[in-house]
Amino acid sequence: MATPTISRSAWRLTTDGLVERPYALDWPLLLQLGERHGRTVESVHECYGSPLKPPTEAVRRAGNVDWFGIPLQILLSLAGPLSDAAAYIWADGLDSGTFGGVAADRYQKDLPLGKAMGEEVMVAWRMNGEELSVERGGPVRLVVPGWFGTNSVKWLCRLSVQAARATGPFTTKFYNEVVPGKEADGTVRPVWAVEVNSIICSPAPAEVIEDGDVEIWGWCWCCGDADEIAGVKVVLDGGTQMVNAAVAQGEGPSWQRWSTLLRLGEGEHEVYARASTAHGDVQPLGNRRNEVHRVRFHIG
Ligand SMILES: Nc1nc2c(c(=O)[nH]1)N[C@H]1C(S)=C(S)[C@@H](COP(=O)(O)O)O[C@H]1N2
Ligand SMILES: [Mo]
Repeated sequence: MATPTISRSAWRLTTDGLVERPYALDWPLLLQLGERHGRTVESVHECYGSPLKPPTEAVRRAGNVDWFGIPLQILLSLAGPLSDAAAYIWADGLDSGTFGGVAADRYQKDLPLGKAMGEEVMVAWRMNGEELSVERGGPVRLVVPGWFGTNSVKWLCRLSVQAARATGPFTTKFYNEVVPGKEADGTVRPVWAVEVNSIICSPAPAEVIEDGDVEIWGWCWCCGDADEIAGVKVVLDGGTQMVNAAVAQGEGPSWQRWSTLLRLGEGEHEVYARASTAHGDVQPLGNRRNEVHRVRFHIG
Protein backbone atom coordinates (compact mmCIF):
# COMPACT_ATOMS: atom_id res chain seq x y z
CA MET A 1 0.00 0.00 0.00
CA ALA A 2 2.39 2.72 1.18
CA THR A 3 5.53 2.90 3.31
CA PRO A 4 4.52 3.98 6.84
CA THR A 5 6.50 6.39 9.01
CA ILE A 6 7.47 4.63 12.24
CA SER A 7 9.30 6.17 15.16
CA ARG A 8 11.45 3.61 16.90
CA SER A 9 10.69 5.05 20.34
CA ALA A 10 6.94 4.76 19.81
CA TRP A 11 7.09 1.35 18.10
CA ARG A 12 5.71 -1.68 20.00
CA LEU A 13 5.27 -5.31 19.03
CA THR A 14 2.15 -6.78 20.64
CA THR A 15 1.65 -10.52 21.08
CA ASP A 16 -1.95 -11.42 21.95
CA GLY A 17 -4.88 -13.68 21.09
CA LEU A 18 -5.16 -17.23 22.46
CA VAL A 19 -2.32 -16.88 24.96
CA GLU A 20 -2.15 -16.71 28.73
CA ARG A 21 -0.15 -13.46 28.99
CA PRO A 22 -0.55 -10.99 26.16
CA TYR A 23 2.30 -8.47 26.15
CA ALA A 24 3.93 -5.64 24.23
CA LEU A 25 7.62 -5.32 23.56
CA ASP A 26 9.52 -2.11 22.84
CA TRP A 27 12.74 -1.59 20.90
CA PRO A 28 15.22 -1.78 23.83
CA LEU A 29 13.60 -4.99 25.09
CA LEU A 30 13.78 -6.53 21.63
CA LEU A 31 17.50 -5.74 21.43
CA GLN A 32 17.98 -7.40 24.83
CA LEU A 33 16.22 -10.53 23.58
CA GLY A 34 18.47 -10.37 20.53
CA GLU A 35 21.54 -10.58 22.70
CA ARG A 36 20.31 -13.85 24.18
CA HIS A 37 18.45 -15.46 21.31
CA GLY A 38 19.67 -13.63 18.19
CA ARG A 39 20.62 -15.72 15.18
CA THR A 40 21.24 -15.41 11.48
CA VAL A 41 19.38 -17.26 8.75
CA GLU A 42 20.41 -17.18 5.11
CA SER A 43 17.36 -17.51 2.96
CA VAL A 44 15.91 -17.03 -0.50
CA HIS A 45 13.58 -14.05 -0.66
CA GLU A 46 11.23 -14.35 -3.64
CA CYS A 47 8.32 -12.18 -4.71
CA TYR A 48 5.30 -14.11 -5.98
CA GLY A 49 4.42 -11.26 -8.34
CA SER A 50 1.28 -9.16 -8.40
CA PRO A 51 -1.72 -11.01 -6.97
CA LEU A 52 -3.84 -9.06 -9.47
CA LYS A 53 -2.32 -10.99 -12.40
CA PRO A 54 -2.60 -14.71 -13.20
CA PRO A 55 0.60 -16.62 -12.33
CA THR A 56 1.27 -17.54 -15.94
CA GLU A 57 4.35 -15.41 -16.55
CA ALA A 58 7.81 -15.68 -15.02
CA VAL A 59 8.51 -13.09 -12.33
CA ARG A 60 12.17 -13.74 -11.31
CA ARG A 61 12.32 -11.24 -8.50
CA ALA A 62 14.45 -13.17 -6.06
CA GLY A 63 17.51 -12.75 -3.95
CA ASN A 64 19.35 -14.52 -1.16
CA VAL A 65 19.57 -12.68 2.12
CA ASP A 66 21.20 -12.90 5.53
CA TRP A 67 18.58 -12.08 8.16
CA PHE A 68 19.34 -11.42 11.81
CA GLY A 69 16.65 -11.57 14.48
CA ILE A 70 15.06 -13.97 16.91
CA PRO A 71 12.92 -17.00 16.18
CA LEU A 72 9.18 -16.23 16.22
CA GLN A 73 8.68 -19.23 18.53
CA ILE A 74 10.60 -17.41 21.29
CA LEU A 75 8.32 -14.37 21.16
CA LEU A 76 5.30 -16.67 21.27
CA SER A 77 6.66 -18.67 24.21
CA LEU A 78 7.01 -15.44 26.23
CA ALA A 79 3.22 -15.15 26.14
CA GLY A 80 2.82 -18.38 28.08
CA PRO A 81 1.29 -21.61 26.88
CA LEU A 82 -0.86 -21.33 23.77
CA SER A 83 -4.48 -22.38 24.07
CA ASP A 84 -5.45 -25.77 22.57
CA ALA A 85 -7.47 -23.89 19.98
CA ALA A 86 -4.37 -22.07 18.65
CA ALA A 87 -3.93 -22.87 14.96
CA TYR A 88 -2.65 -19.74 13.17
CA ILE A 89 -0.42 -16.78 13.88
CA TRP A 90 -1.68 -13.57 12.37
CA ALA A 91 0.97 -10.96 11.64
CA ASP A 92 0.12 -7.28 11.09
CA GLY A 93 2.18 -4.62 9.34
CA LEU A 94 1.61 -0.92 9.98
CA ASP A 95 0.95 0.11 6.37
CA SER A 96 -2.56 1.12 5.37
CA GLY A 97 -4.25 2.32 2.23
CA THR A 98 -5.87 0.82 -0.83
CA PHE A 99 -4.69 -2.09 -2.93
CA GLY A 100 -6.54 -3.48 -5.95
CA GLY A 101 -9.52 -1.28 -5.11
CA VAL A 102 -9.78 -2.64 -1.54
CA ALA A 103 -9.10 -0.48 1.54
CA ALA A 104 -7.16 -1.97 4.46
CA ASP A 105 -5.94 -0.43 7.72
CA ARG A 106 -3.18 -3.02 8.13
CA TYR A 107 -1.21 -5.42 5.92
CA GLN A 108 -2.18 -8.71 7.54
CA LYS A 109 -0.96 -12.23 6.79
CA ASP A 110 -1.14 -15.54 8.64
CA LEU A 111 0.92 -18.69 9.18
CA PRO A 112 -0.31 -22.07 10.35
CA LEU A 113 1.16 -22.86 13.76
CA GLY A 114 3.31 -25.68 12.34
CA LYS A 115 5.21 -23.29 10.08
CA ALA A 116 5.26 -20.45 12.64
CA MET A 117 7.04 -22.72 15.16
CA GLY A 118 9.75 -23.66 12.68
CA GLU A 119 13.12 -22.43 13.94
CA GLU A 120 13.81 -20.71 10.61
CA VAL A 121 10.87 -18.29 10.99
CA MET A 122 12.18 -15.05 12.44
CA VAL A 123 11.31 -11.61 13.64
CA ALA A 124 14.24 -9.74 12.07
CA TRP A 125 15.78 -6.27 12.30
CA ARG A 126 19.06 -6.68 10.43
CA MET A 127 19.67 -7.69 6.82
CA ASN A 128 23.05 -8.50 5.29
CA GLY A 129 24.73 -7.08 8.41
CA GLU A 130 22.90 -3.75 8.34
CA GLU A 131 19.91 -2.36 10.16
CA LEU A 132 16.71 -2.91 8.17
CA SER A 133 15.88 0.20 6.15
CA VAL A 134 12.31 1.43 6.18
CA GLU A 135 11.85 0.18 2.59
CA ARG A 136 12.86 -3.31 3.71
CA GLY A 137 10.35 -3.22 6.58
CA GLY A 138 12.28 -1.59 9.40
CA PRO A 139 12.35 -1.31 12.30
CA VAL A 140 11.23 -4.97 12.41
CA ARG A 141 9.78 -7.46 9.96
CA LEU A 142 8.71 -11.06 9.89
CA VAL A 143 10.83 -13.42 7.77
CA VAL A 144 9.34 -16.69 6.58
CA PRO A 145 12.10 -18.65 4.80
CA GLY A 146 10.87 -21.07 2.16
CA TRP A 147 7.64 -19.12 1.67
CA PHE A 148 6.96 -16.32 -0.80
CA GLY A 149 7.99 -12.79 0.15
CA THR A 150 4.36 -11.74 0.63
CA ASN A 151 4.32 -13.69 3.92
CA SER A 152 7.32 -11.80 5.33
CA VAL A 153 5.34 -8.93 6.85
CA LYS A 154 7.21 -5.61 6.98
CA TRP A 155 6.68 -2.95 9.65
CA LEU A 156 5.54 -5.68 12.06
CA CYS A 157 3.43 -4.41 14.98
CA ARG A 158 1.31 -7.34 16.10
CA LEU A 159 1.42 -11.12 16.38
CA SER A 160 -1.85 -12.72 17.30
CA VAL A 161 -2.53 -16.36 18.10
CA GLN A 162 -5.82 -17.36 16.52
CA ALA A 163 -8.00 -20.41 15.86
CA ALA A 164 -8.77 -19.66 12.20
CA ARG A 165 -7.24 -17.99 9.16
CA ALA A 166 -6.84 -14.22 9.05
CA THR A 167 -9.79 -12.30 7.65
CA GLY A 168 -8.15 -9.33 5.88
CA PRO A 169 -7.93 -8.88 2.10
CA PHE A 170 -4.31 -10.15 1.81
CA THR A 171 -5.31 -13.65 2.94
CA THR A 172 -8.88 -13.83 1.62
CA LYS A 173 -9.17 -11.84 -1.60
CA PHE A 174 -5.51 -11.70 -2.64
CA TYR A 175 -2.74 -14.31 -2.61
CA ASN A 176 -4.81 -17.42 -3.26
CA GLU A 177 -4.20 -19.35 -6.45
CA VAL A 178 -5.54 -22.36 -8.31
CA VAL A 179 -3.33 -25.37 -7.63
CA PRO A 180 -1.41 -26.14 -10.85
CA GLY A 181 -3.06 -29.17 -12.47
CA LYS A 182 -6.37 -28.62 -10.61
CA GLU A 183 -7.77 -26.03 -13.01
CA ALA A 184 -10.78 -28.24 -13.78
CA ASP A 185 -12.16 -28.39 -10.23
CA GLY A 186 -10.72 -24.98 -9.28
CA THR A 187 -8.97 -26.12 -6.06
CA VAL A 188 -7.39 -23.05 -4.49
CA ARG A 189 -4.42 -22.76 -2.09
CA PRO A 190 -2.81 -19.84 -0.26
CA VAL A 191 0.41 -18.39 -1.73
CA TRP A 192 2.71 -19.92 0.88
CA ALA A 193 5.58 -22.29 -0.07
CA VAL A 194 7.78 -21.19 -2.97
CA GLU A 195 7.81 -23.45 -6.01
CA VAL A 196 10.95 -25.04 -7.37
CA ASN A 197 12.77 -22.45 -9.44
CA SER A 198 16.11 -21.48 -10.97
CA ILE A 199 17.75 -18.61 -12.78
CA ILE A 200 20.66 -18.39 -15.19
CA CYS A 201 23.24 -15.75 -14.20
CA SER A 202 25.77 -16.48 -16.90
CA PRO A 203 25.73 -16.12 -19.85
CA ALA A 204 23.80 -12.88 -19.67
CA PRO A 205 21.08 -12.30 -22.27
CA ALA A 206 22.63 -11.34 -25.64
CA GLU A 207 26.16 -11.75 -24.27
CA VAL A 208 28.89 -12.37 -26.84
CA ILE A 209 31.40 -15.03 -25.71
CA GLU A 210 34.47 -16.64 -27.22
CA ASP A 211 34.11 -20.24 -28.33
CA GLY A 212 35.40 -23.17 -26.32
CA ASP A 213 34.38 -24.37 -22.88
CA VAL A 214 31.82 -21.96 -21.49
CA GLU A 215 30.66 -22.03 -17.90
CA ILE A 216 26.89 -21.83 -17.58
CA TRP A 217 25.80 -21.07 -14.03
CA GLY A 218 23.01 -19.77 -11.87
CA TRP A 219 20.99 -20.35 -8.70
CA CYS A 220 18.24 -22.80 -7.84
CA TRP A 221 15.89 -23.15 -4.88
CA CYS A 222 12.69 -24.65 -3.57
CA CYS A 223 10.66 -24.26 -0.37
CA GLY A 224 13.10 -26.23 1.74
CA ASP A 225 10.41 -27.32 4.23
CA ALA A 226 10.42 -31.03 3.62
CA ASP A 227 11.83 -30.91 0.16
CA GLU A 228 15.17 -30.34 -1.49
CA ILE A 229 16.67 -29.79 -4.92
CA ALA A 230 17.33 -33.12 -6.61
CA GLY A 231 19.07 -31.73 -9.71
CA VAL A 232 19.32 -29.10 -12.42
CA LYS A 233 19.24 -30.09 -16.08
CA VAL A 234 20.88 -27.72 -18.57
CA VAL A 235 19.49 -27.92 -22.10
CA LEU A 236 21.18 -26.27 -25.10
CA ASP A 237 19.54 -25.33 -28.38
CA GLY A 238 16.37 -27.32 -27.86
CA GLY A 239 18.26 -30.49 -26.91
CA THR A 240 21.52 -30.67 -28.91
CA GLN A 241 23.26 -30.92 -25.52
CA MET A 242 21.61 -31.96 -22.24
CA VAL A 243 23.65 -32.28 -19.06
CA ASN A 244 23.09 -32.51 -15.33
CA ALA A 245 24.66 -29.45 -13.71
CA ALA A 246 26.77 -29.73 -10.56
CA VAL A 247 24.69 -28.33 -7.68
CA ALA A 248 26.56 -26.95 -4.67
CA GLN A 249 25.40 -27.76 -1.18
CA GLY A 250 23.08 -25.08 0.22
CA GLU A 251 22.63 -24.07 3.84
CA GLY A 252 19.08 -24.53 5.07
CA PRO A 253 16.73 -22.29 3.13
CA SER A 254 19.41 -20.53 1.08
CA TRP A 255 19.59 -20.89 -2.68
CA GLN A 256 22.17 -23.19 -4.27
CA ARG A 257 24.65 -22.48 -7.03
CA TRP A 258 24.57 -24.77 -10.04
CA SER A 259 27.07 -24.81 -12.88
CA THR A 260 28.29 -26.77 -15.85
CA LEU A 261 30.83 -26.43 -18.66
CA LEU A 262 29.59 -26.73 -22.22
CA ARG A 263 31.78 -26.82 -25.32
CA LEU A 264 30.16 -24.37 -27.70
CA GLY A 265 30.61 -23.62 -31.37
CA GLU A 266 30.15 -20.29 -33.13
CA GLY A 267 26.72 -18.78 -33.64
CA GLU A 268 23.49 -18.09 -31.77
CA HIS A 269 22.58 -20.31 -28.83
CA GLU A 270 19.73 -20.67 -26.38
CA VAL A 271 20.09 -22.37 -23.05
CA TYR A 272 17.63 -23.16 -20.31
CA ALA A 273 18.02 -24.70 -16.85
CA ARG A 274 15.37 -26.90 -15.25
CA ALA A 275 15.46 -27.67 -11.54
CA SER A 276 13.62 -30.56 -9.91
CA THR A 277 13.02 -31.57 -6.31
CA ALA A 278 13.27 -34.77 -4.32
CA HIS A 279 9.45 -34.87 -4.31
CA GLY A 280 9.37 -34.92 -8.10
CA ASP A 281 8.31 -31.31 -8.68
CA VAL A 282 9.95 -29.91 -11.77
CA GLN A 283 9.99 -26.43 -13.31
CA PRO A 284 7.38 -26.08 -16.08
CA LEU A 285 8.67 -25.35 -19.58
CA GLY A 286 6.32 -22.39 -19.98
CA ASN A 287 3.13 -20.60 -18.99
CA ARG A 288 3.90 -20.47 -15.28
CA ARG A 289 5.54 -18.06 -12.82
CA ASN A 290 8.37 -20.55 -12.18
CA GLU A 291 8.83 -21.60 -15.83
CA VAL A 292 12.39 -22.32 -16.96
CA HIS A 293 14.62 -19.30 -17.59
CA ARG A 294 15.81 -19.20 -21.21
CA VAL A 295 18.83 -17.14 -22.23
CA ARG A 296 19.96 -16.42 -25.79
CA PHE A 297 23.60 -15.55 -26.34
CA HIS A 298 26.20 -15.50 -29.08
CA ILE A 299 29.51 -17.28 -29.59
CA GLY A 300 32.21 -15.76 -31.80
N1 LIG B 1 3.62 -4.69 5.64
C1 LIG B 1 3.87 -5.18 4.41
N2 LIG B 1 4.70 -6.23 4.31
C2 LIG B 1 4.97 -6.75 3.09
C3 LIG B 1 4.38 -6.22 1.92
C4 LIG B 1 3.52 -5.11 2.06
O1 LIG B 1 2.96 -4.58 1.09
N3 LIG B 1 3.29 -4.61 3.33
N4 LIG B 1 4.67 -6.78 0.69
C5 LIG B 1 5.11 -8.17 0.70
C6 LIG B 1 5.61 -8.67 -0.56
S1 LIG B 1 4.46 -9.02 -1.74
C7 LIG B 1 6.93 -8.97 -0.77
S2 LIG B 1 7.45 -9.71 -2.18
C8 LIG B 1 7.95 -8.61 0.23
C9 LIG B 1 9.02 -7.73 -0.40
O2 LIG B 1 10.03 -7.48 0.50
P1 LIG B 1 11.30 -6.59 0.08
O3 LIG B 1 10.77 -5.27 -0.37
O4 LIG B 1 12.14 -6.52 1.28
O5 LIG B 1 11.93 -7.32 -1.06
O6 LIG B 1 7.40 -7.93 1.35
C10 LIG B 1 6.16 -8.43 1.78
N5 LIG B 1 5.82 -7.80 3.01
MO1 LIG C 1 5.57 -9.77 -3.70
